[in-house]
Amino acid sequence: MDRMLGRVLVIVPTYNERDNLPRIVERLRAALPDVDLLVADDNSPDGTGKIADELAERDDHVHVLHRPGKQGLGAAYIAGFQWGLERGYDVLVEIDADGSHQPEELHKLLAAVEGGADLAIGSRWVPGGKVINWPASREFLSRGANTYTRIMLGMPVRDATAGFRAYRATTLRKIGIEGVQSQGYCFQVDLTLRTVREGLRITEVPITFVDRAVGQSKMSRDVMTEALWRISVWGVTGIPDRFRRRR
Ligand SMILES: Nc1nc2c(ncn2[C@@H]2O[C@H](COP(=O)(O)OP(=O)(O)OP(=O)(O)O)[C@@H](O)[C@H]2O)c(=O)[nH]1
Ligand SMILES: [Mg+2]
Repeated sequence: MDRMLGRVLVIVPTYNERDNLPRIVERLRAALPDVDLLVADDNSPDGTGKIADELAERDDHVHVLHRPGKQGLGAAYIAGFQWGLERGYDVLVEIDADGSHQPEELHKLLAAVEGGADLAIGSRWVPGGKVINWPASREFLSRGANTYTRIMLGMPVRDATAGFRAYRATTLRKIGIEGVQSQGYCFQVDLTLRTVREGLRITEVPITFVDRAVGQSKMSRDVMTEALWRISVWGVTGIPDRFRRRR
């Protein structure tokens, strides 16, 4: 990898992604041959973990973190980040396994980090960002969630729920990931807010988001309720902090 960027670890969380995992790994390896991958699998009933092991056996750049059971996306990422920080990676990337985030666009996020971003977000809702194959209801939900988040938290970020990201290791160390309890989308908002509150630099890079074609969504009413609840609490409890920042 680039000398300026250091070592990059791409974390791929999986829960029942047996049909998607080999393809995403292949695309990542082809797009960026020097980076390492860590599959963080929550003991998927469909055998995704075993497929990950087979991929790791064939390729030194692929690693697997087996977790005992489904504990949510947030917990899987925290464990993956800790794995990477312990091993001295300089940049830690988040990407979905289902093909929604295109490995061929990852270089743009890495370029933003190289250009000085402490966190680069692959954004659907900045000029140039696109969403392919989403029903209108899903777009409405995502846009609505982001508008609500921006108003409640006062963050200058258009796509705070986005899950295609590159963090500098220094950012993750500073924001204190051990204390994070958010599970679903709200995990992404939580880390964004922590990054903003530390005064670190966030760059949004336009990406084309492609809706999942294969496998089952983990989006649920619980995920939405958690996000609405936590974001509202952060919004209200964070008002004194926002006031301080403005002055
Ligand atoms: N390890 C782990 N991975 C998870 C968990 N929940 C979701 N994931 C993974 O996180 C990524 C995003 O989840 P998705 O189901 O695609 O969520 P989504 O993009 O909101 O839903 P779709 O629009 O249907 O794709 C995928 O790679 C999932 O396999 C979990 O509890 N544990
Ligand atoms: Mg998805």
